[in-house]
Amino acid sequence: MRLTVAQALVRFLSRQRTERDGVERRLVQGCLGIFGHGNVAGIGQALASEGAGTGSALPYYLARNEQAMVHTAVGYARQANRLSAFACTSSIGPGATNMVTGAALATINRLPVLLLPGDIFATRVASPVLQELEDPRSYDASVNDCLKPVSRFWDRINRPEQLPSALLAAMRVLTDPADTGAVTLALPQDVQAEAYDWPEELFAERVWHIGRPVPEPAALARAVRAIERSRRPLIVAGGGVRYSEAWEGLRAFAERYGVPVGETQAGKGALPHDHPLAVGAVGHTGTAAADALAREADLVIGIGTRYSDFTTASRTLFGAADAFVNVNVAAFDAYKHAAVPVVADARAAIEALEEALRGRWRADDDWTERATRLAGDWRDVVAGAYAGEALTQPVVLGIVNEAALAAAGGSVVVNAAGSMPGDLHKLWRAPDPEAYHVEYGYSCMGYEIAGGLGVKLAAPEREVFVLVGDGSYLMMAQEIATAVQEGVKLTIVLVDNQGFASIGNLSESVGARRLGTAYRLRGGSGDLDGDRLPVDLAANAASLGADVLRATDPGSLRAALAKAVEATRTTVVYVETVPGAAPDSGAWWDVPVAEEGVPEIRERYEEAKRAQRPYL
Ligand SMILES: Cc1ncc(C[n+]2csc(CCOP(=O)(O)OP(=O)(O)O)c2C)c(N)n1
Ligand SMILES: [Mg+2]
Repeated sequence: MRLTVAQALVRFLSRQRTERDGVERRLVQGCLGIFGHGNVAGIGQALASEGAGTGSALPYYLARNEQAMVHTAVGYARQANRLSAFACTSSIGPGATNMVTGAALATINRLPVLLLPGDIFATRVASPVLQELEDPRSYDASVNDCLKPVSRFWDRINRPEQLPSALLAAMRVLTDPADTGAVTLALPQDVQAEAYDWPEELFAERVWHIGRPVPEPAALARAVRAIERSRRPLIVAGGGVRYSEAWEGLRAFAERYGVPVGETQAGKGALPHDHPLAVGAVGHTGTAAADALAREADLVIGIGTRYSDFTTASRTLFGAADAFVNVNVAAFDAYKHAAVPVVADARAAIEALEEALRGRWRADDDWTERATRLAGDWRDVVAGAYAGEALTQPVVLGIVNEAALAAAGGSVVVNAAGSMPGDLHKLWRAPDPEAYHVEYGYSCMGYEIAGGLGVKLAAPEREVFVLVGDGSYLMMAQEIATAVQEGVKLTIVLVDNQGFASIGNLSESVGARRLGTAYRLRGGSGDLDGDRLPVDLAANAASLGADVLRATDPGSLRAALAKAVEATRTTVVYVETVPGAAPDSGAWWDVPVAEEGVPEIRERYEEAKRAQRPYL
């Protein structure tokens, strides 16, 4: 069949499907993009000729920024529990390098996205072309090489014959639960347009089976022995619980054996927030309940977690643990902290462990009861933090949380960077396991609105509440225009505290005097300490096509949210907050302090550092 490389690529992508637990879906739901001379004649022409409208071979979505479109793709893939993904097409040069941050975010969070950057002519006859990086040491270099270290699979299609095997490898990585992330196929602009006689079978419908690898019996037996020795176990539920949809099994296991469940950012919602054994967030942004238990647990059962420094409080939290048992589909994570590794799908492994332990073991009753009591105490703390008349951030989150719990078709809260992720982790009552979406692997400012758009594309029945700080908003708000274009309705709560509350507090704590963390005019002293910036973010949101409501107190915030939920158009609720911290557990985070200039802070830092354990 004679087609161009780009036409063959588009046709191939439109025919790939995934299957898990007997349910089939389209693997590549659509293609986000921005055209330039590096992709318009190839991929652009192919999408136009194959049909790019909704419901066609590969629906095309025009985005506003290439980094943002990767965030949208990632938001989609995460909400779809990695069972389906998006492709992203860019031109060469800046369009391609704009995707590097999105690619890093995808790979760090282990979320599949297919990147199709244009590349310089393979023939090189017209070099240097517009936007080409010339490397005097090698004609083989292009800016797309920047995508190599942040991709799980990377290839450049210099000849049509290379396409079929590259496509098969790309689909394998997109659907591999252990080894997924950004997949990059760099497409030289001349090769995209080149015709070739393809074998018909390249375009056959293919189903990619997403497996549930079962634990090896001997590994399972070792894990059972480690668990049987424990009296005070704690489960740390991570994103793997979510992607494997292991919630039912997790609940059954926790209840049968009396094991409390703490949650990472990616795992939040693993148990219903009001379950007696749901002790909530664990780690630096953890609840007093989960972190007290984490400090005393003799065994940590990590399920689908990569143990980031936030989860382990920079390796100071699990101070009494004699052992770790790690269930993870990725061996890399399963082996962390010298654990007893169980390399398997979370659901399959939890079910196997549940069965193997029957009648043989249960956590100490005192421990289970204590966990239940601490979880109840924390629920009271949350109720207290949510109450109040001043619009502190916890009060704002409480009011948004009320609206989310009441949303008829369900809800998702979306956030990524600033001071809100920590507050959300500790406080948010997630109504179901797919209702919490905080990107905290890369914690990338600017993910919120773009990612929220992807979430809504994956879960149109749910009310999507995007929480975005003023700093993040100023970095990347333009996808509001894309949401308006697509008729995709988001409720965006824009929380303005005139700068970086998070980094401002951190700055003060490390002796950096909050330098450069407040949005202020340059003042008479020469510092950024003058008047408030004359910037109107609500007007900005309106200019991008959103409906905008301003809230000034709890009553008007409730009313604005009710209106936003009723609305069919993307609505921005603008709210200014006053300072007011959320309660915390005191768990540490390792951020180095200057060894000269701030002796008292440095001394406290060195003291805290002494609690750090390698967990070996
Ligand atoms: C792309 C990017 N640049 C820098 C940072 C470092 N950083 C983390 S939070 C933050 C400030 C965020 O400000 P805002 O969105 O207003 O949230 P706030 O801290 O005020 O809650 C910065 C600069 C980051 N996470 N991402
Ligand atoms: Mg801010």
